Amino acid sequence: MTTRRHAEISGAGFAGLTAAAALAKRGWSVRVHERSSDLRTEGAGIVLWGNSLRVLDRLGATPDLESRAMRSPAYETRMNNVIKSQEDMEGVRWISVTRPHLYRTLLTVAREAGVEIVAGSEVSGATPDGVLTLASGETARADLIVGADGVNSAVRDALGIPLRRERSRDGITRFLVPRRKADLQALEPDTEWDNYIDFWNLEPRVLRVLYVPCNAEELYIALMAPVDDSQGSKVPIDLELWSSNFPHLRPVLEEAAQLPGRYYGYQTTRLDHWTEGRVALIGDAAHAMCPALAQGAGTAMQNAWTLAEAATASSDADMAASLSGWERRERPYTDRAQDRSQYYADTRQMAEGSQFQGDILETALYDPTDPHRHEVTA
Ligand code: FAD
Ligand code: 3HM
Repeated sequence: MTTRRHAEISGAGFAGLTAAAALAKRGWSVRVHERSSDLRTEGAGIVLWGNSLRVLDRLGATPDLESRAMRSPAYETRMNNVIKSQEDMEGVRWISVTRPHLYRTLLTVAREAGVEIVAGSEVSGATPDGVLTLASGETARADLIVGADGVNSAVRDALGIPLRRERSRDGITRFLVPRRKADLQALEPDTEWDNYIDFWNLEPRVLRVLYVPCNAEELYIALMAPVDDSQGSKVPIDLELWSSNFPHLRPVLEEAAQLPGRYYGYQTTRLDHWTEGRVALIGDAAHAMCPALAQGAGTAMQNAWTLAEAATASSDADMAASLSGWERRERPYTDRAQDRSQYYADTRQMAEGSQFQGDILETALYDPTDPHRHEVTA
């Protein structure tokens, strides 16, 4: 008789829910612990590329997701409101979507696959031999433990995995606001207000507004300012500062000014290793990155999927070796995405426009569901 293998997961964010659904669909029994008492996501909007969309395809989530998402006609970059580039992203799959919608979609897929999700359940640590400990003192044994508990991961810290944390000089405040398309059109009739538009101002002051339509009604708007600019990083936002620098965006800035918001300083964390025994770390617990390439959640989902594949293919006795083999094969892709995102955050080079070419697209084009992806072609 075969018994189902069991996984315990810390954290019901995008990484934890994707891993849970992927494992359950491969026959595992799965329990996810979420520290918060309610199951919902922080933040506003998100951009997803082919790498994560392929995972979502395989989970059966894309029809629901894409029913309320958007693929903008172009990725436009402006400097002081002058267009630098309009990239049509031909051959590249990408969408923008609100975080609540992505979250609901993943929650549905995980629950339909039979995953048990326990809200208000805080994890305090795990051991390499497969014991998860809750803050309540309860313990649970598992064949696989997944630490998907974010940038301040308790699972990672309990294992004592060495970590390097680098903070960048910029940061951002994110909002979900009504599109107000007619009002924007009245101010600038020639603008394609369905485009994703990256509005940069470097002189006389570094301020940037990311304008990301997510569907017909909702706009993700993100306001970037240096960490040491107390006025630019203030929440609620300083409406006069932002609308005097971006007068053509006043209607949506007025919406943002009514919301509380949280300024988030960019950071990158790099771990000595992602796995220890039966424990694997994924998502921000393993590799928080700057958002320039919009790949933090994308790489989290890609690694969640490939982890489920590797753990399922492994025999019980080989689990530790299989997990370190998984890290060896998959991690270089994420390391490069982190390096590139940090480079863009440090140099602000995205302001030059026409950036989505060549190597920069590696992560977006990676297919974690392709069984031949690591084969060397002559
Ligand atoms: P989290 O979302 O942090 O989830 C961790 C979960 O674990 C949380 O629910 C938390 O409550 C829970 N938890 C924590 N500790 C415990 C514990 N001890 N016990 C139990 N539960 C616990 N990525 C993209 O792909 N595209 C984008 O466009 C994009 N834009 C971004 C813009 C900004 C400004 C930022 C800051 C990030 C952006 N990202 C983007 C990155 C993305 O948001 C993150 O990489 C992603 O959300 C990480 O998911 P996660 O599940 O690993 O972690
Ligand atoms: C989608 C997206 N892209 C870039 C950034 C950034 O550089 O801060 C944030 C985003 O949400």
